[in-house]
Amino acid sequence: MKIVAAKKILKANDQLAEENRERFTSAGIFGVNIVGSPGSGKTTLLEALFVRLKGRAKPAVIEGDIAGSIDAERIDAMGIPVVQINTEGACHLDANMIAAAARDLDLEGVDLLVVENVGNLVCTAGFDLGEHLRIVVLSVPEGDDKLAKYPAIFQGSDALVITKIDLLPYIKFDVDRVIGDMVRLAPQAEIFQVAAIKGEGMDSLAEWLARKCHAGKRTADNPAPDHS
Ligand SMILES: Nc1nc2c(ncn2[C@@H]2O[C@H](COP(=O)(O)OP(=O)(O)OP(=O)(O)O)[C@@H](O)[C@H]2O)c(=O)[nH]1
Ligand SMILES: [Mg+2]
Repeated sequence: MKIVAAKKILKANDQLAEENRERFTSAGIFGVNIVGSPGSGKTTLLEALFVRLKGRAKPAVIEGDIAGSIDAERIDAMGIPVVQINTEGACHLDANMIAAAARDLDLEGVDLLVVENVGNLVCTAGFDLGEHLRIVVLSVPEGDDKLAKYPAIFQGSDALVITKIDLLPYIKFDVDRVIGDMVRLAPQAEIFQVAAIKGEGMDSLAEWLARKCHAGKRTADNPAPDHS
């Protein structure tokens, strides 16, 4: 019987992720990995972002789900190139899947490649995909204790987007607690508060992402994010 240590798998993933990042960087593509719980509002956030990024960035999307193509159909309906990965049970995407999916995408003219990871706050934390930026989404109904309970995913992220703030009047959720926890876990991270459907906070998030994307394109040697 052969036993493969998890450490070895992660090392191989890191190597592939680095290759992805180099490929994207040299093609002038800025890679973003969106992580968060199932139903936190990741796809809705992307839909709201793409409307606002029209004319400022040309996006393509890789959707990660255990089964089905519901999210890819939503992105396709916006006329944005998209590939759906079905992990068939795996709780996260890895760099190998991204390399394969990117080959299936028409990336001509694309300068922003957004990956919507499988909804999960645990497994996704350990796998660098080769992105330049990782955004973690936390929705108000999930509760304000998630950073304390699942620190790794927040620690390794470059931005926290608190979504569904339109529900704050109805749900016990201490925004200050979440901000305080994020500042402790990832002092350099940006923090946004949005209601993706109603649009509150979306313009400043889109503005920030457009700036990051253009700065990333200018810098041929983006440093790898620290996801340790
Ligand atoms: N009230 C409110 N509901 C929202 C908001 N954003 C998303 N939703 C709702 O939350 C539910 C889940 O949204 P999705 O965008 O599909 O969530 P997701 O994170 O992509 O889900 P998975 O891909 O399955 O992990 C849907 O019913 C959305 O309409 C928001 O800002 N406010
Ligand atoms: Mg989704």
